[in-house]
Amino acid sequence: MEQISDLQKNLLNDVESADTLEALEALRISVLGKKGQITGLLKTLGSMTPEQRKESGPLLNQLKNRIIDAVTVKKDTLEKAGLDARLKKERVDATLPVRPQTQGTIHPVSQVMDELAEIFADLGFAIAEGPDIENNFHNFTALNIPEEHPARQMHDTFYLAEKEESARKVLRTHTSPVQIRTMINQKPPIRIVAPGRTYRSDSDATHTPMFHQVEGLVLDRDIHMGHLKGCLEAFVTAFFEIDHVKMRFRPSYFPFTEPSAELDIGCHFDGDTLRIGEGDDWLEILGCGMVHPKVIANCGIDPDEYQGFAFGCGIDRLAMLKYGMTDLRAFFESDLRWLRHYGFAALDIPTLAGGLSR
Ligand code: 2U9
Repeated sequence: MEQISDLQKNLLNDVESADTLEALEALRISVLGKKGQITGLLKTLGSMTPEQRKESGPLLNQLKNRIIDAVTVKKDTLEKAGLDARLKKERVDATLPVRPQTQGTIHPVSQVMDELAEIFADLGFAIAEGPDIENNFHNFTALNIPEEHPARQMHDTFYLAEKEESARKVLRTHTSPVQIRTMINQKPPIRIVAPGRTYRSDSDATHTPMFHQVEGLVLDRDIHMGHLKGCLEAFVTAFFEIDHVKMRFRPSYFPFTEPSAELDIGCHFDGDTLRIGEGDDWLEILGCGMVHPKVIANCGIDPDEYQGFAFGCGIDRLAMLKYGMTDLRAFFESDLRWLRHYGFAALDIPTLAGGLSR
């Protein structure tokens, strides 16, 4: 009786002194395991007399249960202490500012391409695309550009090396070949815009070997200059986000349109800021005209039945006018400072690059 009480006191002290889960587990095994101290005492019951067993049995079982309870409580305490220590050590300070994430930006050319696509889609135009590498027929001949025309010269056009002179390919100098391909493959009415990369052998502050153009084409019955003017007025006011715009057609010449014109819009300088839409100055925005009958015929369409208008403008130039860049070459230098300054936030909206499928 005395011994068991002393043993219980000592074991309870040992449990209390265990300061890790591992030490407590080792103690538990040494006391309650197969070869444990209490397990050994319980085994002696078998060799006792009935009277001895009657007295010792309950005492030993009470001792075992007391120690099991003490170990359970101590284990919970140690586990809680361990968790508290981890929570304290691994605490996340949610009030800390987030780590700066390097965010990309939408390039101004992509931004303007998307703006143009949306404006012309609202006007009922489809977006047409075509190859950057073209042949002479689609890039020149079908557009009524004669063999000896300077545009065909090497100093203006990038030619790809080919064995056969006649099979030589070019990097398209405009997106007009896309309209040609559409006129060959689709019966009128046609209403398309063709945005895309174009290439010319040129380089200065306002010309780069690769630049971006958008051209538009409407082909239907009874199309006239009034339709062209109305379409361009809707485009210019939407693109420059102005309610009305002062416009004029200035006579010009292109082999693929007759009559041909340059479109000028009114503008004025407010200090260093260019104000577009009103003013005594004029700003050339694009070239346009009625599609030349020969071009219509070259695509297998009867020019007496169908007429059309077309226009073309530089997307990079539109971006410079609208968003204030001064050097076209900077568009293509991938200078992060420039891209971050002039770039646009990527929004979760349909884009040309994303295939417009949302
Ligand atoms: C077809 C018939 C006619 C497209 C046109 C222009 C006038 C024009 C330039 C403006 C600045 C190209 O980016 S730029 O260098 N373009 O001035 N483009 S009419 O006329 C077409 C196109 C396709 C079948």
